[in-house]
Amino acid sequence: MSRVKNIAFILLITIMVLSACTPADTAAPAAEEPEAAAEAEAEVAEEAEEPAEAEPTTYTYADLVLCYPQLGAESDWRTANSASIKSSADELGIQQLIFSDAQQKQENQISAVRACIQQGVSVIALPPVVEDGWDAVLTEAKEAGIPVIIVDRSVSADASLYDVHLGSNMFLEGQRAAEEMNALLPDGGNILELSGTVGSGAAVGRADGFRDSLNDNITILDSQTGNFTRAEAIPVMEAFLKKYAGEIDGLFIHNDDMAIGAIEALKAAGINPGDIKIVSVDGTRGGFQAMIDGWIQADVECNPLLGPQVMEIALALMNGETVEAEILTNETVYYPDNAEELLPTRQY
Ligand code: GZL
Repeated sequence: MSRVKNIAFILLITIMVLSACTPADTAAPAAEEPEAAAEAEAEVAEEAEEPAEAEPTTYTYADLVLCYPQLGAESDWRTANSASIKSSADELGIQQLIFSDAQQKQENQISAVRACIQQGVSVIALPPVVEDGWDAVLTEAKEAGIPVIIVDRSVSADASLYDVHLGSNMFLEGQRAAEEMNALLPDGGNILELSGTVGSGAAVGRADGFRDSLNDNITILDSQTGNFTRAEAIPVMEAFLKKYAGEIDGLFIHNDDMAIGAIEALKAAGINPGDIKIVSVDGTRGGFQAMIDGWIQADVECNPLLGPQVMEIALALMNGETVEAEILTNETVYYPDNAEELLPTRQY
């Protein structure tokens, strides 16, 4: 029996020794494994929590690179509009204003917009010379992720191709002009129209609104474009005077610059202030002076001082804020009776 006991004892000792010497790679690591895993997880979690390079949460004017492909320099209104954009950019300290003059040519505006898209500007604020022909370049801007503000005149492109339209209600301006003409010619009469740039939202809207509200006893004998410029209005008025001599009771002129040109032709033809009733649009200093001198009987306001609003809307779009799709400027009508008093206060 003692031999058997000896063998059992040796076997027991052997088992005990073997289990106590189990290699580290099973027990110890098993015991350490939860800790190591926890550490590894902690490291991974830590990495995951570290934010990527943080995007600025809110842009400021110092981040704004604004593209303003101005349509031209055809009128005092346009000069004032450009000055308002430049002074606002300067006063607010935007990072960069990319300003260009398209000399009233749409192809130049489109090229300027494309250059801005290439540059990767923050926002494009486009004052379109005409209504049509913008779909392709607006689509390019949209695909480039650059917000677009249509400024002043409108475009016929689908509203999904731009973010905001900020400008005047040109149709309402035309209606207001008609109401003034109705009051000036209560017994009716014959009038002529000097219209703005062909195909421009301003000329189209004013003409349509004017015709919508003009009394039936007033006849529009003819309409010709003076392209919103003083120089181009002179020959148009000279031709009107030849063709309609003695028949003209009134003139509807789409802006003060053309009205001043037409007045030069009227003076040269020996016509006196007030002989022909004139309703104009814009409300520039030149228009106010023509009212003081008795040539213009009513001047429908069209406000060019859009710079502050353009910058405010551009920054809001940069920050992904919701902005009203259509923002129309509040406007009025000016008259000769207080033109002298108001002239010193006019900003354009
Ligand atoms: C109207 C603007 C027009 C002005 C003109 O908002 O586009 O263009 O009435 C200007 O004086 O040339």
